[in-house]
Amino acid sequence: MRKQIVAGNWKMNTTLPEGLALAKGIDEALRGKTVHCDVILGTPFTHLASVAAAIDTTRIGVAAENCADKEKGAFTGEVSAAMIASTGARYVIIGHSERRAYYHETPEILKEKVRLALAHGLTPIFCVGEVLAEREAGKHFDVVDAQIRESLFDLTADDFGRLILAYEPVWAIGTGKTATAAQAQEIHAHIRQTIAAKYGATVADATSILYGGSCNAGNARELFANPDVDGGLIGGASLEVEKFLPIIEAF
Ligand code: 3PY
Repeated sequence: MRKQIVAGNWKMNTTLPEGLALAKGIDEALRGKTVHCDVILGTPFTHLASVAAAIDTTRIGVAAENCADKEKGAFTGEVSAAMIASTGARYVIIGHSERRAYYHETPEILKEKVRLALAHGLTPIFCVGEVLAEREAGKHFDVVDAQIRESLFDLTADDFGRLILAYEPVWAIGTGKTATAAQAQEIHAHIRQTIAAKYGATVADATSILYGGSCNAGNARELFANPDVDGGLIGGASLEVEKFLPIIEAF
């Protein structure tokens, strides 16, 4: 069976002491509890090593929110996949809509980031999703298909099998709007079919597809109850222990 996953995406929030307190709070709250999903904390680069050292990483994974599209060298300010892996982080979020929109990350750049992340043993959490105008024009299926095809379909089946996907409708990010459970199920099932058509049903059935975009304690249970929604990539609600825990417990 594929993994069920709840992953936080802290974005550019928390100072190091605040982030450490949050990570330790989640770690303590989960200690001794039976948890029915994998838990991942996506933190700013500056926090990765300290968070990984402060929590039990056999129970909680740590993710970076981005990585460079270059192996190493004269790229001032960039952080490579190898550097991320050396902190103890095991995951990296790639292709979040904020990176695509604000930092002009193209499908080619994202493809290279995925390649480098895999080469350094990291699990990419690859994000796809349409903007409101695309959904209103009925183009959402084509948009996510193109995002997957252009950045991921050069991978071997083995490498594709190492990915986590996240569907995040851009119109639901930071807006308080959420896709309905039915809308999420419909497009997750479509994404799984797209994967199956390329890599076969075994790979598609084993791929975890998370829902992201204003997922919170109030809607997580209904979203996660869908057969093709394998968990969530959580923005704002991952920044407080009391808001994040009920999402983990929604499984
Ligand atoms: C959100 O929930 O707003 C996100 O962008 C999660 O990645």
